[in-house]
Amino acid sequence: MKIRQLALVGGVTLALGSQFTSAASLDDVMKARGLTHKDVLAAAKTYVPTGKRDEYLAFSSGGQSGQVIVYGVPSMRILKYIGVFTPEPWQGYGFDEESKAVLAQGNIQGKSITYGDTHHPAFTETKGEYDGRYLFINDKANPRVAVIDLHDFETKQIVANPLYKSAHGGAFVTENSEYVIEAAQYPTPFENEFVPLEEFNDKYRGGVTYWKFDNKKGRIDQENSFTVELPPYSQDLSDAGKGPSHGWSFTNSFCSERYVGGIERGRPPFEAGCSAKDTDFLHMINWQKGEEVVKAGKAKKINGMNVISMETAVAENMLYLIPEPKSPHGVDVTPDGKKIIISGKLDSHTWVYSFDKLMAAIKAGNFKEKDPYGIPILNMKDTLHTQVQLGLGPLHTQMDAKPCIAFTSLYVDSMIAKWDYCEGKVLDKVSIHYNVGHLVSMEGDSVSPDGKYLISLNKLAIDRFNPVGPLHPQNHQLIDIKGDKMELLYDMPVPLGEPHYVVAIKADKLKPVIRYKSGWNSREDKRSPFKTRAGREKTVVTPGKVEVFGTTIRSHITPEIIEVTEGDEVTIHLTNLERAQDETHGFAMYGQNVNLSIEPGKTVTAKFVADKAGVYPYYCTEFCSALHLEMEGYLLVKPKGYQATEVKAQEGATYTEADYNKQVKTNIETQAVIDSVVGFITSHNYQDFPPVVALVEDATDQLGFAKEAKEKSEAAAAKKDWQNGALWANQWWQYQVKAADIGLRAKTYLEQHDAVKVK
Ligand code: CUK
Ligand code: CUA
Repeated sequence: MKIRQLALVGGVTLALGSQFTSAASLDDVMKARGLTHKDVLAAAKTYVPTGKRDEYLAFSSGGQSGQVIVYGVPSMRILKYIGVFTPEPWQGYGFDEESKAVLAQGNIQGKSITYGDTHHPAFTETKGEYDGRYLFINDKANPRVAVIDLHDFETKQIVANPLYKSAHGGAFVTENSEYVIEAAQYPTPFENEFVPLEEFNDKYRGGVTYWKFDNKKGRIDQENSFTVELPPYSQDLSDAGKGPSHGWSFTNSFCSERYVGGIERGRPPFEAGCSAKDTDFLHMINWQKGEEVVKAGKAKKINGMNVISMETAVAENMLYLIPEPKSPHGVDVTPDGKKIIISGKLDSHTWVYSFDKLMAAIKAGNFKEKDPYGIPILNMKDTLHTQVQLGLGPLHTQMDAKPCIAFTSLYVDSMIAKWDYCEGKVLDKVSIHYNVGHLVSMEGDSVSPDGKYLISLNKLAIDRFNPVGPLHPQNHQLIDIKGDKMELLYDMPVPLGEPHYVVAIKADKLKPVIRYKSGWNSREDKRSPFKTRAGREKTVVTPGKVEVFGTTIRSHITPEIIEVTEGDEVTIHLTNLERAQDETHGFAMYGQNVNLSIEPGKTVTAKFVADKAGVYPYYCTEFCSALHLEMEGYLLVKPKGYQATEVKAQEGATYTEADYNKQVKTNIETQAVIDSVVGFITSHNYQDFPPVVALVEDATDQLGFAKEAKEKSEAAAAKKDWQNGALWANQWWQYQVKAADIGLRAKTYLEQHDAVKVK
């Protein structure tokens, strides 16, 4: 019984298989818990057994948290919060210098902003299909767009819009991720200066920004991005054309009345002045033309951004307005790119425009009139395909896998309508809880939606969950849309901000890495100049500065003692030497706001000024191994001019020759066990299993370290230095235990994955 033996010798604890089997039958459980057959069926449709995975991954806006929430569908299990516009301590985001640099890109006019109001995530697309490479998300309050790399689920870039002071209609991508669309919301002057509201019509402006995405670099290229100047109508949501409408984008608006409010001055409030007219405007922009206009040098630069003026846009025939139902909200292009669906919050209809008709009207020059800024307005009747009465407060629309089938949220009715936008008829409705905003179907924004599930992203939860105080979680409700009738399956509380939109992708399209190449700066995606290899750790002292090049590996941080002088600027670079899956080390230090997450292979940097003399312990924050608590060290900040008096380190225990011999005996026994595990692994086809190959590499490393420690212990013993001999013998054993631990994980993996014997 080799494993038992190892458990005894190595102190490695093994979990015993549970003998427990429940005596209760399904009927008993249903009775005891008061579940109906429908409940049980719903549970069975969402349940993902242990070890199994979800079919889809949903990426949800984290609302005011400025983060992105990742969860599985249909299980609705939360997998990750990705730090985007705000610090996220677990990931060390906003604590290490590398990620601080990303966050600083999002400063607004020099000010650091520590929240976000994230609304719409969007995946990169290739020919209109989600390709699983990158995710974008916008911040409405401080107009910014972030780029998240899906190869490691980290935020790589933030761009701040230099013109807008609020932006809602982003992030939406064009068919091949040529551009990421971001539309302004509340009109403001483009320049960063005071302009009185009295000059609203003349000096305040809206716009749509097309952020150029460099698909090779995986970054937004600000130099080649541009903005189309628009009237001060509050632009709202946007969508990019696809297929026949590729090259165009659509942005709706509200408050085309251009009302400026002033409730405290005795004027009617915004809500009255902004919903007085029966219609607002859908803006239709030919961005492909815009790209040519910029290349031809016809754009002007404002705050470093290429801006196409309204005058130029009209002259170049790239900008049109179409009346749409008052106070509209969602605009969604159908998967075939032929229709544009718009819902007006204050109109019970959802309106379907035909792209062919829009183009025909433009070609025929069928303009009703021009708006006060000279932009041609098309006749609504010439461009409408149909309008359908769906219910009260229609907002957003998602598409099914079946052609012509869509789902639209009814905010006021607290329902979702399933309908046919070709025929213009309602097919089904389901109640949700409560007040749905967006909704998402699987791959619902792509040219080939999968349908299958719909998630209703409800604004209010009211009575759905155990009460947790006046601020309720929001409620994401999972709905089965595979059949003719929609079936509600599951309620998931979302406890982060007001998440507006979610996008969901087939899980097998994502291929995230499990470790970085060694010494990797993950934020810049390149080898860090501070990469440190095992045995090459060093501390460089220059006047006023101490720079540490350190490493982490189970279960120690090198260095373990850092000495600096009061007032020194301290820089600590740490490289995680681990290659094994999930072996992240953390690094937290007392009183310096230092908190790092160092995933396998990563190199990160902490920087601070040690401005007060004292003792500052540091340690690893991830329970990474049996001796995790011993993964510790001290930063000693000495007063200026300090002279040491005690020269020899005080030790709490002394060791004899007998201690040394006892440890060596244990080590020899442990080695026998390791050899048997190694024998098992190498006699199987372990090379066919990449996770095992990684574990074997790691174990080999640990055994290499064990060998070095063994040599040190033997050298000390030869000099009858039993103190160091015994301590190094113990360290030799520590490495053995880690190698054994890794070896056992590899062996278990092989057993569970039916590896075959090759020798
Ligand atoms: S918005 Cu919140 S429900 Cu920002 Cu797309 Cu409509
Ligand atoms: Cu590394 Cu705990």
